[in-house]
Amino acid sequence: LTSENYPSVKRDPRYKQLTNENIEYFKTILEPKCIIQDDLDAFNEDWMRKYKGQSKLVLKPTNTEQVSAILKYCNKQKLAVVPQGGNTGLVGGSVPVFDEIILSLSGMNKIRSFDKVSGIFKCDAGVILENADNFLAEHGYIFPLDLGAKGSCHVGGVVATNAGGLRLLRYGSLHGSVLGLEVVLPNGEVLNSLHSLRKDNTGYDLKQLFIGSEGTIGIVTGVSILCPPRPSAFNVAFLGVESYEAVQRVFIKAKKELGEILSAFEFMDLKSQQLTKAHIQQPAPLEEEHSFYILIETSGSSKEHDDAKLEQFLEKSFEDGIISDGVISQGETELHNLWAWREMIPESSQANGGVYKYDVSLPLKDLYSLVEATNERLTQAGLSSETDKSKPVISAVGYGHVGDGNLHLNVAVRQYTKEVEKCLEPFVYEFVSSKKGSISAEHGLGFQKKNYIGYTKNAQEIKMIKDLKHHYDESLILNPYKYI
Ligand code: FAD
Ligand code: 2HG
Ligand code: ZN
Repeated sequence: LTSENYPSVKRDPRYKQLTNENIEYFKTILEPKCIIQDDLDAFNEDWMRKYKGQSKLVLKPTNTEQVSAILKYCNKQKLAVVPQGGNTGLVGGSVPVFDEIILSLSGMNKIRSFDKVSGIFKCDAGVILENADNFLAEHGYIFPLDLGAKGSCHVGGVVATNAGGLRLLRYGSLHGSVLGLEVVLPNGEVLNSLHSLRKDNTGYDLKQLFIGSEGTIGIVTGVSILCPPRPSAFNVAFLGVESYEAVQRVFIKAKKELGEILSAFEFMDLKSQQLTKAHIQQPAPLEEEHSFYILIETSGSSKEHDDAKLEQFLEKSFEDGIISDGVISQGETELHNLWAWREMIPESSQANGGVYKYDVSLPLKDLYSLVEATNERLTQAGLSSETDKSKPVISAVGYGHVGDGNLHLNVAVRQYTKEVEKCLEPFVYEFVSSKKGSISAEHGLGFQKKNYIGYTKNAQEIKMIKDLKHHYDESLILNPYKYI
């Protein structure tokens, strides 16, 4: 089997091809409706429509025992498997490359328990993030992670990618809030580590190995996570500033003056907002255009207190001349509308044909220079024009979780071409490495960055990752052709 999508990647002959006998075996484990062999496009193709595999089979187990039985069998039979959550990942990690079996967690969607005193929530891996958060809201709690894909991505999927999202600034990384995991190892063994302890210093913290492992070393089937109380008061301020320098000054000021109520600090450049405006066709929050925009969210337990603090902060920032313009949400609808100007950028940046995405960590002072350098390079190569439709690239735009030092560089294109890809890679990775940044802040490596891990991890670190993979997945059946 060859793949016209990836001519340079060859199917590994050590993996067996699916037979009718295999299907018959799966019928002894799963109900017929959980074995899908037709209309697999939505499972084979990723959210960006950039990566496409050729799987002939999707299995949808409904409990951990079934996942275990499937992996045990696949391990023996040398059948490769790709775990799939909500399929919203952005690095091609959740779809097969060739004919790997897709193991979808979407049938495992039960909430297992919730402790109203401690805030500890346990659920199946396939619970959709928004459903988990809605459940928690009824009890006065909040899921400590929020992101634009919440309506589709799974709790297990965000754990497997160690997603960061919009409120990492407030709630920290999943490495801190996940308390325990239930994981099926590649040989079918179930690792029951679904603990409920905040503090546990008895040897290695095993769950950490799976958080951010991108389905390469085990399938997460259950998650135990500590959830904080849901703030009762939320505010959003949407600001216009004239330089990246000003973005940084507002950030310093916001941390100092908004203190404990600051829950998100996002930035967007003008081009990202122009693309969003063209896509959603709504009037922009601020009448005039600005070089950069900032979205600040505050959340706390007293609306009066938070309003006063935010207003004072904005007044002073205007007086100091750091902010040119701004608007504060009046009510919940407006709050969501303002967030949309940030959350809709990923969709808007690919609406004209496609997008090359780079999700990087950089020292704050260098964060935006990557966008400038990329635009310069694309223009010099004669590949980019906002108006000339014969050029493949429209523009490189920058936005992201500036509070976490995380830039999203999106290169909006009219079509995917090898020429553009060659112009961008390894250029972007070299740039990031030269600033001692990370080539993946939160989306992972997946298939897209499989050859580039060395730009962030050293040879010794890569060897240790490979050793762990080989130890737990001797037959290498789990999510092959990806970053390991
Ligand atoms: P999938 O896409 O299905 O899978 C992702 C990876 O995890 C794959 O390698 C897959 O094999 C593996 N996997 C999935 N489930 C399991 C499991 N149960 N056990 C083992 N492995 C598994 N990411 C951020 O970090 N921050 C953001 O702000 C953010 N915003 C986004 C906004 C949009 C509109 C979109 C489309 C994506 C965004 N993402 C963001 C990307 C992010 O990686 C995913 O949304 C999410 O983490 C993936 O969850 P999923 O359930 O869709 O997993
Ligand atoms: C976000 O922060 C996501 O909106 C997606 O991480 C970023 O699409 C992207 O590049
Ligand atoms: Zn992000």
